[in-house]
Parts: sequence; C-alpha cells; structure tokens
Amino acid sequence: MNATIINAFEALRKLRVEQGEPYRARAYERAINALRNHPTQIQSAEEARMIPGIGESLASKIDELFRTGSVSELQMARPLEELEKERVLKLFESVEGVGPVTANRWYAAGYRRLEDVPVSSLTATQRLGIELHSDLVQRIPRDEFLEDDRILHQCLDPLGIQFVIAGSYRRGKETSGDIDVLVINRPNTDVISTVIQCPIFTHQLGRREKKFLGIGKIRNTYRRIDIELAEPHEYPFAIVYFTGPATFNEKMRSHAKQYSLRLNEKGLYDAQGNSYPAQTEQDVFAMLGLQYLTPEERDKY
Ligand code: DCT
Ligand code: MG
Repeated sequence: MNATIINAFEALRKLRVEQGEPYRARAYERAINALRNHPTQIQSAEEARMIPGIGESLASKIDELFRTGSVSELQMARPLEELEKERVLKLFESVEGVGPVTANRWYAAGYRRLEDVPVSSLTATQRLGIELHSDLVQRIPRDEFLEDDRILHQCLDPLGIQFVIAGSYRRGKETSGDIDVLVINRPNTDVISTVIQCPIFTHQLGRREKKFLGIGKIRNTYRRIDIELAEPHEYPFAIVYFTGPATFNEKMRSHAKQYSLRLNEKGLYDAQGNSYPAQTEQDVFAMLGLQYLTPEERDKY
C-alpha cells in the first residue's frame, strides 16, 4: 500500500541527509512511518494532507508525484548520485588488481578516494597499483613501443630469444593500455626469467609457468607489461590470440565451434582432441575457412 509514495519519500529522506538537513530528513522518516500504518491507498494529495505527520511541504511532493509521475527534485538528484558512484567505481577499478567486486565493496564501505582505503587491507598488487597509479593509468604512446622493442631486441637477440610485441600495438593503435610481449620458448632455458632480466622490468605482479604479469619503467614512466610464453609450434595460434582484440578472439573461437573445432592460444583441435598444425597466422585463418585479416583489420570484427 502506498509504496510509490513511500519509495519517493525514502529517496527524499536520503537526499535530505546528504544535504545536511537532518530535521527535514526526520520529517520524511515520520511521514514514512505514518504511510506504512495508513490502512488505505491514498488517492490524492488532499487526502495525504489529512494524515498526521504529513505537512504542507510533503503533501506538495505527493501532489507532484500524482500529477507528473515523479518528483523533479529526485530526478535531478538521482543521476548525480549515480554518476558519482560510477565515477568512484571507475577510479577503483582503474587500480591494478581491483575488479568490480572489490570496487563495489570499497564503495559500500564508504571509501570514495584511493587514500580512503586502508593500506592494511590491500594486496601487494593493489598497493603497488595505488603507489604507481598516476603512471599506470596513462595510455602508452606508440612511439614509446619502438623504444621498448629496441631495448628488448638489444637484450634478447644475443641470447637467441625471439619475441613479438602484440596486443593493441600490433594492431596499429596510436596508444595502448599495456605492453603485451609474446615470447617463443626454448628448450632447457628459463625463458621468462631471462626476459625479465632485461633493463625495463621493475616489478613482478604475478607469474605462472607460461605467463608473467609485471611492471616496467620506460622513459621514467611505469607501464604494465604482460608476457606470454608459447612453444614454437603454438606460435601461429598464440600470436593470433595475443594480438586480439578480445572480441575478435571470441568470434574466431565461436566460428571454430560451428565446425565442431576448438580454438585457443595453443592450437586448433577437433572433437577427439587431434590438433591441426599451423606454420603461420595465415594458416590459422585458412584452416577456419576465413579470409586473412591483417592485425589492423581485426578491430572491425
Ligand atoms: N585477450 C583476450 N581476452 C581477454 C583479454 C585479452 O583474448 N579477455 C587477448 C586479446 C588481446 C590480448 O589478449 C591483450 O589483451 P589486452 O592488453 O587486455 O588488450 P589490448 O587489445 O592490447 O588493448 P590495450 O590497449 O587496452 O592493452
Ligand atoms: Mg594490451
């Protein structure tokens, strides 16, 4: 009964609290209680005005609600509040190691700035993410990649370790969010450990057998760097995967599924698990019956 009015009054009550008007907030609280105990559906603002606890000002809100279907003050306040929440969640999610769940938890705890989050509650990655936040949120300009590429070649060519910088850089983007390096494995070598000896690497965030997540410093700015390690025979599939974009990879995979094939960053397999070898990126497209697309063309799909 009277849920529409009660909901609007609850929103107005919250708004008054936010506006630093506790007495007006109390007036809404009293009115909400009165409405909850009211035995019949209220049909008009005049009728509401008769209820003890609903004065002239509150009755006029009911009047507006009945006439227009909403309270304009709420219409204006609500989007602002939502925009603010969106902004704060976006800020939190821009921290390395923070996803939507953590961001919402921090928001619910009342944190609105990165400084509000207690350091003791942060993971090592999040702590570093906040410490280097102003650098890590910057896009990486394309010309800086030329320097990364040069430094890595200087470091890895003499060791015979082959790599390609993939991701959005390989797709020709003018700026990128991070540096994605695909490295080809070599027998009897701890390739990832060797690569991260190169002078740009500064921090490790996570590491698995064939993956490294870390941070590097180039031209005095900290950048996120991801390394993927591929076996030589996996390379054509790995470079397609790591070049992306993610949406393109999803489409390639669902396309393969139509032929009862499974595509991933390691290979192409039939239902029995037999793999279809490839020598080149072009082979991967051809085996799926697709016309080859250059990396630059893959964002359209
Ligand atoms: N990838 C994917 N699925 C995901 C995430 C990534 O297939 N959910 C693949 C495709 C791109 C590659 O990994 C690198 O990922 P990102 O660095 O996240 O993307 P990007 O295209 O390089 O864009 P950005 O400029 O933001 O780094
Ligand atoms: Mg990237």
